[in-house]
Amino acid sequence: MVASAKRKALITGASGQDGSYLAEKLLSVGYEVHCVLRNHWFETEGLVPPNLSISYDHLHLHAGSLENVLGLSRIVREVMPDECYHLAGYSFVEVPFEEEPTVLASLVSGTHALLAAIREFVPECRFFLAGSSEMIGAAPESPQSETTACRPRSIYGLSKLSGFHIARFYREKYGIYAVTGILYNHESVRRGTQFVTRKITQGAAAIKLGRQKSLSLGNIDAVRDWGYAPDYIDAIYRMVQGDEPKDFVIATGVGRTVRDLLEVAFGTVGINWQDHVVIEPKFYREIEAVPLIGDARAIELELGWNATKPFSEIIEEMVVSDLQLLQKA
Ligand code: F7E
Repeated sequence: MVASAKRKALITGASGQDGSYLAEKLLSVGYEVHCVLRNHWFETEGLVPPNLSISYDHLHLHAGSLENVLGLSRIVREVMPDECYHLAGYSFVEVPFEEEPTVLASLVSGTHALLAAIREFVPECRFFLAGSSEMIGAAPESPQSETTACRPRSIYGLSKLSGFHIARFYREKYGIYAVTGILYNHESVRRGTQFVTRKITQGAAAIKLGRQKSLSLGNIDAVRDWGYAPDYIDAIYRMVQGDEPKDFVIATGVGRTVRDLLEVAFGTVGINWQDHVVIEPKFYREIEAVPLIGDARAIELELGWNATKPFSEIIEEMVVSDLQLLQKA
């Protein structure tokens, strides 16, 4: 009997929260996993992206960036992947004015470069783009679904929406299996500390350990639909294995405020958050008239996906992990 060749996956943004969980998932189901990492990870001998510490020795690494479109194309031609997961890119919603051209150009041309290379060298490759609820932006309704009109309110959202249309165009014009996941906020112990969940879980842990006295935040009445990153990786994987290419909203359908988040995080360490939180205007953002909450019934129905981890457990897990990390530091 001839052993069947391993399926090959190419991941951009592999050192991030989502990319690292995806790499582990694909390795666990027998893929040959290729990752595009920025040049600086190759400049120091032995430097390993912290999120990839578990999977690093099993990965095939390629130096590249969204700005280097010829390099991306070369990587696709070399790897000839069966599946390509495009997760790389700027991930902060607030883009400084001076950085708008870079953010816009890298998200749009990176997506185009990958799809153009797939069309040219490996047209049967399945392509996934990490989209965002920020594509929808000023929503006319809540919750939002795949059919909700998009009115992005940031250059970040606008760039993701452009990527979404490039993927749709390649699907419709060239028959490429290209899909976009409209991802709502998703969190884990690997979340960057600039995002509000991790800022709060790390802050609660530091205050508990006496390393910090207060935590400065912006609008604590802001509402978000927070899910669990590994659950969203499961959704992404299902979208790529589907019978037909379709875009889906990936969300929990439940909106919560930053206050709810504070209650759970500080509750985990037995501290009253009101004694430590300071509101600072510099962290303030506009409140959406209609909050960004996703309706994921389509992916639940068509691909059998479900969010598994409740909000309180996600936040508790993050606080416990931050306590351990700070105790080790
Ligand atoms: O803000 C409020 C802030 O920065 C969440 C990215 O993955 O999800 C993420 O973007 C909420 C906002 O995430 C602070 O006003 C209050 O309403 O954690 P965040 P985000 O901007 O929603 C979307 C779906 C993406 O696609 C993005 O890539 O929390 N908030 N006080 C604060 N936020 C931060 N960061 N810091 C504060 O002090």
